[in-house]
Amino acid sequence: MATRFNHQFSLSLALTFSLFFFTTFSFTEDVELASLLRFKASIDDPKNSLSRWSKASSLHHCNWTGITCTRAPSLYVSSINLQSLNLSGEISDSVCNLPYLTHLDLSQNLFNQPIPLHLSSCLTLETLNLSANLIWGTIPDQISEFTALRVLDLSSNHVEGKIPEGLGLLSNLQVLNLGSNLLTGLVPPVIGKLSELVVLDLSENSYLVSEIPSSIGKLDKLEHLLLQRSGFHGAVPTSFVGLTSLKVLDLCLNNLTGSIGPSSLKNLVSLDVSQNKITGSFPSGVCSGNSLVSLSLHSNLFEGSLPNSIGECLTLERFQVQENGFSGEFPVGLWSSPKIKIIRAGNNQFTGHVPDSVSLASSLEQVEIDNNSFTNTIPHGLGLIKNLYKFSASENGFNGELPPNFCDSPVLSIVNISHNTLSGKIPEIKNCKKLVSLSLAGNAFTGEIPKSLAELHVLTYLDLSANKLTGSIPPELQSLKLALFNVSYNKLSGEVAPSLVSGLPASFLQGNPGLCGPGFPHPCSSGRSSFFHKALLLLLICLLLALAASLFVSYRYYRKKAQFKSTWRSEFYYPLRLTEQELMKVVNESSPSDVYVLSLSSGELIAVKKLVNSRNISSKALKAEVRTIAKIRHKNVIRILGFCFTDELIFLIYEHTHNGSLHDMLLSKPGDQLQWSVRLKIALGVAQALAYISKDYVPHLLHRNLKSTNILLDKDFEPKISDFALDHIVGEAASQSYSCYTAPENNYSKKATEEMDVYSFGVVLLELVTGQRAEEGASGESFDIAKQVRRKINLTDGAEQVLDQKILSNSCQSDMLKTLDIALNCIAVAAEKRPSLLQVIKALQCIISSSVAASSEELPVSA
Ligand SMILES: *[C@@H]1O[C@H](CO)[C@@H](O)[C@H](O)[C@H]1NC(C)=O
Ligand SMILES: *[C@@H]1O[C@H](CO)[C@@H](O)[C@H](O)[C@H]1NC(C)=O
Ligand SMILES: *[C@@H]1O[C@H](CO)[C@@H](O)[C@H](O)[C@H]1NC(C)=O
Ligand SMILES: *[C@@H]1O[C@H](CO)[C@@H](O)[C@H](O)[C@H]1NC(C)=O
Ligand SMILES: *[C@@H]1O[C@H](CO)[C@@H](O)[C@H](O)[C@H]1NC(C)=O
Ligand SMILES: *[C@@H]1O[C@H](CO)[C@@H](O)[C@H](O)[C@H]1NC(C)=O
Ligand SMILES: *[C@@H]1O[C@H](CO)[C@@H](O)[C@H](O)[C@H]1NC(C)=O
Ligand SMILES: *[C@@H]1O[C@H](CO)[C@@H](O)[C@H](O)[C@H]1NC(C)=O
Ligand SMILES: *[C@@H]1O[C@H](CO)[C@@H](O)[C@H](O)[C@H]1NC(C)=O
Ligand SMILES: *[C@@H]1O[C@H](CO)[C@@H](O)[C@H](O)[C@H]1NC(C)=O
Ligand SMILES: CC(=O)N[C@H]1CO[C@H](CO)[C@@H](O)[C@@H]1O
Repeated sequence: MATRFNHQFSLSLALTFSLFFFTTFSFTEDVELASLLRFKASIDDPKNSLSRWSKASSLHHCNWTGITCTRAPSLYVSSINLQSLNLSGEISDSVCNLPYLTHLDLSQNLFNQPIPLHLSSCLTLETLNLSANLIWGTIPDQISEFTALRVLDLSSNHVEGKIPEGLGLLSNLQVLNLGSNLLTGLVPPVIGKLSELVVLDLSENSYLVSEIPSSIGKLDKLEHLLLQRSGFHGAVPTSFVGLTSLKVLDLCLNNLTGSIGPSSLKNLVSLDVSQNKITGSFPSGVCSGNSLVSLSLHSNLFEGSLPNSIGECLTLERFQVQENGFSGEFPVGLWSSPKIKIIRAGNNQFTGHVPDSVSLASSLEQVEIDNNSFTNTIPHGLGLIKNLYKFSASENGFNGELPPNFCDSPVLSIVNISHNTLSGKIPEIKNCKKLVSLSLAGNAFTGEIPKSLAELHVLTYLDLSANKLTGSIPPELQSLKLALFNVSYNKLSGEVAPSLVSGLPASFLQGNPGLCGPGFPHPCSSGRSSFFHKALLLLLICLLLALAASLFVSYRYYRKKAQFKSTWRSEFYYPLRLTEQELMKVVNESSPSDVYVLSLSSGELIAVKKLVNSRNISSKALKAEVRTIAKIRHKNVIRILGFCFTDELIFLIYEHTHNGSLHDMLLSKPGDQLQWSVRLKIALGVAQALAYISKDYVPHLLHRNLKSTNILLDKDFEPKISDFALDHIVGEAASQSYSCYTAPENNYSKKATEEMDVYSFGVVLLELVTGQRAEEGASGESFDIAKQVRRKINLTDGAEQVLDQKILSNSCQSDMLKTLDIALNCIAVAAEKRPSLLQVIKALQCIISSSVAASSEELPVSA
């Protein structure tokens, strides 16, 4: 365009001028282009996201990926925004040659380096966002050289060390986010000099063990103060009064004491100080600006009564004050607050009642007011709330009859009004088709158990115990899949349907002298029906015998056995008898991450692992996959005894081992600690098992989820690995889980490799050497053993520091150090630097044989 411009004018002055314009323009343009290309050259870009960044590209560089230009004074790069592109490599300061660059966002990438201090030569840079990378090292005092910065976001990295005084010199800073890092030490008072600060986030720095400096009260522009989940202790400073602009205050999960002063927090939108040790009275004035949406004071030591004014806070959605020492009348206005969704006030000493006007709280979803002194009746208005999902008000003084509509909310799932003084009949319950749990225990209900309960198809927990119910147990209830059915201590009578009795602990029915039939002290009154029942029973016994016989006959590997009449299907490779009730117990009590130990009625113990059947494959294919891993026979691999499954769940049944998991043993009492020789044996056994499944066994399998909870110990402390190769059963996606056992490359490499198992094994070795659990520090806080050990060794220059002092002795120290060395090799960040499993086995065998040799040499000498 400039060239065309040249031809149109012949006046030399104009020519000279336009030439001058042309050259300066293209000069800066060239500089910008070259700077960007140099910036790119130092970056690893695995997805080729910066393919447009090229000289050959027909695009102007302002149109390159992530670049924004300003139009004043002419076209210049003002912003580079390259978030979430999986970039790594070096962040080069060549961008500082871009004269108008104000904004650099490289968040959510994989940059693995110290804080790029050289960017302080970018004199115009106002925003630097390096959040969610792998930035490590300390924040140097020279951070003060970033004089123009307004926004500094280093959150979710591995930044460690102290917060430097130099930070106080960044007087233009409006946003400072250092959350989710590994900062330590005290927060320096200079933080109070950042007078422009609007957002301050030091949350989730569990090693930041500090008081909140009182200078923070000078930050009168501060709107967001986020200090949750760190190590703050001491009193909440009274200077908080100065935080007049504060909208969001989060101090939860620290160790703070003192009280929250009144009036200072009048414009708050969200206040969370839960799980501290804060005392004093309710922070009055907290909604005086009528802006409060969420209030959480739970699990503190608050006392006194709530001001009635909180009931007039029209913006409030979440109100959580449970587990404190509050008393007095609960503000009645809260119950009809127009936007309220959650009211949690359990475990206090509130009095008061739930008014009928609760029907006006049309957004109300959850009410938990257990263990207080509420009285009066359960109001009719409650049943009119369309969104109510949980109503839990046990252990109060509610009385009178239940309103007939009390279960009319269509999404109601959990009702617990046990241990009150309610009376009258239990109304017919039909409309709450989502009801899962109903507890009416410990009241004075009379009349019969309503048959309509049988129409609530998802009801699994029904506790009607300790009332004055009469009549018989409706046989219709057999159609429910009840996991808990407690009708003990009523005045029930008559015959109990067999399927309701079988498998249920007798204690669920006890205290009803009138109940009769098989399993009860009294037979039911004789007559033709009794003959009929006997015949039926005989038939049933025959059927059972036939079933048992067929079970016995089919005890052979890979024989299919459909044992349950419902949707449960199963296949056993070992003679097992498992009732549906036993399975329901597992359904309801086990968690997906743990192996659940189940005691069978035969007295046998088995271990059950619950998996979600998320992969849509036929049962034939599923059986083939489970067989693949069940066929493995190795002394260090757990045996799979069979499995049961529905369309939703899979239960893998493992043999039970006697001494729990390695994870459990790591926390044994000092006297019961596993000695070093035992630990070495465990390490070797695990390595051999891993090598067996991945090298010798066909098909080759990778473990993919090795951790100390999955290493089970038998009575001789022989290790047995479990939970392996689950990707074969639940599919790739569902088997993925991330923990500090997971190799770093797992984040970006799709293909599972032996190196990843070696990494996990290295973490287990660290646990054995240090006696520490991998993800849980000595006092239960979360923890990353690999990081901690590397850091400790780096800092102290002494590997001895990390060895388990509980078992350390002169004789085993050198072996422990050698093993530590193997562990550190196994957890090398670069996968190709890790040893193979066979190398690991050789190295461990070498340590074991040399220590055996050493001890046998010592003996004759001392003799
Ligand atoms: C960027 O591309 C748009 C259309 O794709 C075009 O209109 C614009 O002129 C280009 N910008 C520059 C500086 O080349
Ligand atoms: C930094 O980037 C992250 C992720 O891209 C974003 O969530 C965050 O809001 C940014 N920080 C600031 C202060 O804008
Ligand atoms: C709180 O302080 C107690 C000792 O007073 C300590 O045991 C605990 O670990 C601290 N908790 C946190 C989250 O810092
Ligand atoms: C009920 O609340 C009191 C304090 O008000 C507490 O001491 C008690 O442990 C609570 N009971 C239960 C079962 O949580
Ligand atoms: C109902 O409340 C009682 C008493 O607080 C408690 O013991 C019981 O576990 C609760 N039931 C359910 C299903 O939550
Ligand atoms: C059944 O109810 C009775 C009486 O309330 C109680 O003692 C017993 O513990 C309950 N059983 C279970 C398993 O909840
Ligand atoms: C019991 O298990 C069933 C699954 O069949 C589940 O829907 C229900 O929520 C469980 N009940 C309790 C009280 O955990
Ligand atoms: C599961 O697979 C069957 C065929 O194999 C298909 O008809 C069905 O839609 C699939 N269901 C889901 C939820 O993917
Ligand atoms: C980055 O890598 C991860 C892991 O390989 C992948 O899941 C993600 O999609 C990648 N992100 C982008 C933007 O390509
Ligand atoms: C320990 O020091 C080495 C080199 O001295 C370094 O590469 C490594 O990142 C450091 N590790 C930690 C956790 O600080
Ligand atoms: C420490 C520990 O739990 N040891 C047990 C291992 O298992 C055997 C056999 O069950 C027990 O006798 C030990 O007490």
